[in-house]
Amino acid sequence: MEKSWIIAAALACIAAILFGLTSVAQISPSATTTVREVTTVTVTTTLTTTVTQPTIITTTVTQPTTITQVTTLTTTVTQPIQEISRPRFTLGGFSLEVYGNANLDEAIDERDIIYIQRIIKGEVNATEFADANRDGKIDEKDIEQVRSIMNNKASFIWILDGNGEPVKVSLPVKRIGAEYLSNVELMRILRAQDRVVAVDFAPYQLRHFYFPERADKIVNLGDMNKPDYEFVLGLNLDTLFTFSPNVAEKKAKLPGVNVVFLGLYWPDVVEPAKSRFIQGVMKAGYILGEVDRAIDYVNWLLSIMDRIKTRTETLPEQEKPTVLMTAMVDYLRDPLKKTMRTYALIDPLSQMCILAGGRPIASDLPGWLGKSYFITVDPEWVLTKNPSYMFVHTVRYTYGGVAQPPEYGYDVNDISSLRSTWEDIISRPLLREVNAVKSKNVYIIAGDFRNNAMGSVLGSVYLAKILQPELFKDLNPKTIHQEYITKWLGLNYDLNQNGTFLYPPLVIDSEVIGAPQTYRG
Ligand SMILES: [Ca+2]
Ligand SMILES: [Ca+2]
Repeated sequence: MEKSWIIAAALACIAAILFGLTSVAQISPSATTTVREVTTVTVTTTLTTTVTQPTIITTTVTQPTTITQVTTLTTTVTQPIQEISRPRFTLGGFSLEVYGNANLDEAIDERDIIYIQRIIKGEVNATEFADANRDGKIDEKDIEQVRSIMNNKASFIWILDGNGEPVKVSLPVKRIGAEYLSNVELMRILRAQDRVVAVDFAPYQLRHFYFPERADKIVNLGDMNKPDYEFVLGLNLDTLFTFSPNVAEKKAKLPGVNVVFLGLYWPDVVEPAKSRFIQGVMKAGYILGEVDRAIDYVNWLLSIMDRIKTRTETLPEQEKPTVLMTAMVDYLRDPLKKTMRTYALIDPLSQMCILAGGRPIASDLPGWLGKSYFITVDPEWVLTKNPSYMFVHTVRYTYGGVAQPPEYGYDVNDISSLRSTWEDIISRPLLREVNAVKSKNVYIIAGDFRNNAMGSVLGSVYLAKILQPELFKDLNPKTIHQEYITKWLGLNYDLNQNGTFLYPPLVIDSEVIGAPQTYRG
């Protein structure tokens, strides 16, 4: 369209200026025209349009002329910058915390270059992330840095880490240490698994699952909370993706290593725009040079969340069953202890329950909106609230470096450990009269549901199927879990034959969900 139209329009303007002004206002309905009589004037006609997909074409026609006894005429036609072809995600209020994201949207692209140019010209105010090289001023060097980031040629990138602290990451990243399941899985999702040199205790136990290509070459970092720094330094890592937010000691003791806390620990499936987890996935995409893959992955997660949310958010309260979200600690672990754990809104376990169409009984506790992730209660309180469902979060390999029962997960096909733990839980005397226990609506859920690199979306899917089976007849948690393994982790692993994640498993039309197909209740 546009290029020839613009030139024609521009020529029409100039012609109009030279031959009389009557037709100028007709060049475009959106044009603004000012006509004023003066003796000597400068005539400037500027037409700017931007046509993208895939490249930006900018056409500017400028024609200064001095004419006696005519007119000042200013005609400006500006069309909005059109959509740039890269696939993006829509998440109102989300602003990527990577320096170079001058216009504060979800990604770094051509729009940021245009935005920085406008800042330099004084047309718009500077933003924090416009200072792409973080040297305190905004100039051409920031445009160069944005271009380098876009071309995967940058020698460094500045991000805000999961704690909101600015961190300079030297690039490229080639020798990675990764802590805990979510970081390790994210390396596979972003196709960086071949760059992983070492992992800490929990993923090391699962190294044959995570690194079938070269499990024996993966080094054990040990307990992530008490690393042997001399040993870690000897691995010549360039980057350590930490799971714990306490990074000061690691930064001090690992000079020359990018110590990066992505914040994967903090998803938000109720308000995804606030998700530190999604920020972390995107930041890792920029650090690893796999931005498009990160965007595709975030889109996949958001589409699942949307699919669930559109059905549950309009449910009347009375159609949402009451739920105790708890964990395999205290009274459930040891009957001599008379306390139990439930979770505040800030915890992904509470959020997945809400998203899935459940009503956490913790929601009227004083600590519900507090900063502490869990709230300690007693079994009598649970009986008083009398929830219809109970979900018991359990972690087999903790980030503290402990292996504990029940045994479940990608490398466990035998359901007996989960079964005996479940039988133990439902026979606890102080819970015997709770509705969830009486009706056997007690489920042990794999730690993966909360802690893997789906940012609690996997848990939301399984819970939705359990809590709202009528609403989610067409949703198969196993299909989504399998897609995660096959498409995103890139692993050859079949949930029909392997893996235990839920007890009791669901059996729907003879399909077993949460355990191998060989399961017989
Ligand atoms: Ca941007
Ligand atoms: Ca700068």
